[in-house]
Amino acid sequence: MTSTLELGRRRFLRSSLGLSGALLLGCDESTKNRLSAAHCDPACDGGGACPNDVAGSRVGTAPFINEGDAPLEVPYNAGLDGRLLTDLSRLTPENLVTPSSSFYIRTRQPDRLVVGARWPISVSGLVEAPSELLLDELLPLEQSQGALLLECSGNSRDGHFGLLSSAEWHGIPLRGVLDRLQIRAQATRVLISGFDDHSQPSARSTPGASWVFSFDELTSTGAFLATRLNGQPLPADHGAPVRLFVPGWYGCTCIKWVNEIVLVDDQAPATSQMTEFASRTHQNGTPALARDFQPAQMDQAAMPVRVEKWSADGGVSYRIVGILWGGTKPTDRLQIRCGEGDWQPVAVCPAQSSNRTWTLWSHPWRPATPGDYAIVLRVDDPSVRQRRLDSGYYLREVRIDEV
Ligand SMILES: Nc1nc2c(c(=O)[nH]1)N[C@H]1C(S)=C(S)[C@@H](COP(=O)(O)O)O[C@H]1N2
Ligand SMILES: [Mo]
Repeated sequence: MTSTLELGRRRFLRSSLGLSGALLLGCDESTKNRLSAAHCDPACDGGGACPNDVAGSRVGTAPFINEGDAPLEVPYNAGLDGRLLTDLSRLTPENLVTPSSSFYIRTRQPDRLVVGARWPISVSGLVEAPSELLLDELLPLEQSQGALLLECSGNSRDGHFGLLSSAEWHGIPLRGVLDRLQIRAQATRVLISGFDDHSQPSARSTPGASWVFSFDELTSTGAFLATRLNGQPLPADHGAPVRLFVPGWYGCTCIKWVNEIVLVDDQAPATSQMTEFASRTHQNGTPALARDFQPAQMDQAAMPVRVEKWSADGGVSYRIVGILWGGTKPTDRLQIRCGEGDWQPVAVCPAQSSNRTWTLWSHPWRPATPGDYAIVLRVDDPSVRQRRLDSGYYLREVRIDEV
């Protein structure tokens, strides 16, 4: 367990130290003494938009503190308590797709699940006649969905915020699936459920995985039944052979091992999954009816993922690298605050062109004294909803040993 983790770390360290000596100067057109493009971040090519961050050579990483000791990049525990935390510190502009083996896991494949040669999805409720859809018959509708981010609404500092990943998905648009059904006029919503029967009970999670969506929520988000992750058939722990994906919504709505679709109306009660995740998806209390749930959208969010330590003639300096994700409209008005310092603008690079996946930002930093610093971010735009940034949810503390 630890050895794989350490191996991953060592590999990362080696590749990042390979950068040492390469000045990060030169990406800005305005720099007088411009270095060759080879020294630029590939993401800057053509755009010239990446800032002059830090000069010198990379000598290490300042650690985040008070985040527990959960391992990264290895699956642990079973069933509903099974987890894998993605190591976000490895992200670079060239490497923004999480490999499938590093994609976060929240709930491992149920031990009672039997995946046969055929995967039927039962259809009932307000339809002309109950029926079964076979996954095989839906596969011709499969489409590439591009890079999409998934975050667990319970993503937390205790787990280094590692319940967050982004990868390439393929799937069958829900709209196409619904078109095949003879839906009665009274139906207003769709209950989507997945297999969730584990022999080991969980102290912390409620079994049963289903969520109720309005037709509009399913079509406007482009929700799909995911069949592939990074071009390969869905891994067992990610819901094989088929799971729901709702772009822009928290992971708790993205039901794995989907085996049931029920057409319902506005009287449909909230499911146990909706009740369990009501506060984590920022609901107003715990509504009894599904129709009173707000869309479980991820607000605009940002956090640091790595604090690099650099050494140059002038001494030691730091470069904070982070991610920007969530929200519904791209922004470039990110600001950072380190400790008691002032809010400062942050360069987002590559620029955020879509809210479907994450992008990176970086910020040069010279702390005045050694010590522990809290790093927080905000978007300087009152029209951008950012409840988790407002509440300090993604605050991370870093320990600086030398300045
Ligand atoms: N059947 C089932 N689906 C589920 C869950 C579950 O426990 N059982 N967990 C949900 C939660 S809380 C999250 S965050 C995502 C995680 O998907 P992943 O493990 O593929 O990253 O799956 C969702 N789908
Ligand atoms: Mo989750």
